[in-house]
Amino acid sequence: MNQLQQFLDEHQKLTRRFFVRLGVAGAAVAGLPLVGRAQAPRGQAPRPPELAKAIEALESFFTPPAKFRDVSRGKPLPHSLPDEKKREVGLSRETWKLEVISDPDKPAKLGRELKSADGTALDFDALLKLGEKHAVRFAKVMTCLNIGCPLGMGIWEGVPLREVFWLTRPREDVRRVFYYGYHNDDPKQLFRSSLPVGRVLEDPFDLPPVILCYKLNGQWLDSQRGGPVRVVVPEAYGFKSIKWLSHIVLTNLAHANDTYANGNNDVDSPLKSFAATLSFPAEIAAGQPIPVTGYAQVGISGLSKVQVWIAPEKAEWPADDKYFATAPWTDAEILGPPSAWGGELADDKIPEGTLGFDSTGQPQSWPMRLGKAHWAALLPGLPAGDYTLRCRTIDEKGIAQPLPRPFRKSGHAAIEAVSIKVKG
Ligand SMILES: Nc1nc2c(c(=O)[nH]1)N[C@H]1C(S)=C(S)[C@@H](COP(=O)(O)O)O[C@H]1N2
Ligand SMILES: [Mo]
Repeated sequence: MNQLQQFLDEHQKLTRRFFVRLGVAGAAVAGLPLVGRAQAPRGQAPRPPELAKAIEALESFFTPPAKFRDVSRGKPLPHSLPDEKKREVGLSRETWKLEVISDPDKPAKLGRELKSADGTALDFDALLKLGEKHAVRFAKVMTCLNIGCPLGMGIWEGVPLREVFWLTRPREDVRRVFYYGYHNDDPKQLFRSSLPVGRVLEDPFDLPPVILCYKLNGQWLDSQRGGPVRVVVPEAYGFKSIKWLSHIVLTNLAHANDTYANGNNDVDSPLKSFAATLSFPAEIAAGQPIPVTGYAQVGISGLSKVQVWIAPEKAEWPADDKYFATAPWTDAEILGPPSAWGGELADDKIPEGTLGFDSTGQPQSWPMRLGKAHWAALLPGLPAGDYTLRCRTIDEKGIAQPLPRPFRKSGHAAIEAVSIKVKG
């Protein structure tokens, strides 16, 4: 047995024993009453203080609207325009107008169009009126396909796009819906996305509907997040969720015409599951247990486990195992629902009727698909040296990251590796 293999075997045994002692091996914490995340779930040994401290310091589950990362395009950025200008161009709730029209190039046959010119465009009051009957809310992480790390986690509220679609009394030749927002009236700044008409009309499996969103975490959607109204596509990466929405076009075009198709992006790729660290000691003394925390994005394939693995930095790895499938990974603990949700929710309560939560505001399943979950692990101490810590998700089908969809331009799923120096 070579030296590396010996190290790995020993460390794995040690890690197993360690986890068993902590009573956290593979703990999936479903349906538990809300407790502080730093406390161990009921019936399990209390968490060691260094791990409890790291968990206590974790980001809130939901992101305050103003703390979302912003990747808006536009010169000037539409949300930076003075209020006067915003009112003028329809970027205020009082002046917002939505046109819903047939594509002049590939016309869909509609009974009517909603147009500003003849005073039939939809305004904000009319949207809220539809909301009285049809509004939905759901939790979703907003992630840029290209950046990889989530921009924020929110409860998005709005009217299903199909309610507005049906106002045009479509007859035939509708195969796709594309849509765009305010772009400084400059064609070069147009940012467009599109969906098959079927996705607008029906929600596959248990997905929430595609919505015209006007609230985030119970507050009016602010200008920076794309207010007054943006599209939100539950299962998609950020580029499908067009901000400052102004136009919906019904078309007989048979294929995607998203702006994001430029730049080599896979525009039909739903959210992937992946794990990343949030805290770990960059340097630690030999023999000291190593507390690690992180998050997992829960894509359409779900999340059954988060796993971690630490190995000497110089360790060589067989070239035919580029996803480290044969490494001695150990299970981290997926943390249960938090005792406080954060995100500036009023009274820290999940808004009533939010999909995926029961009438008392408890999640109906955990971890929640299309959301984020936090995880933690305490690794046993190591001898002095330079190490690489990796983490990965295992989805509900048992498939380990970055599979089943490893390609970068379909969204980030590469296995994260960070360095930890253990000092003698
Ligand atoms: N109108 C418009 N909508 C847009 C974009 C844009 O540039 N213009 N960027 C998209 C992309 S690529 C992403 S990742 C998300 C980011 O949403 P956020 O800025 O609210 O975090 O918005 C999407 N919607
Ligand atoms: Mo993006």
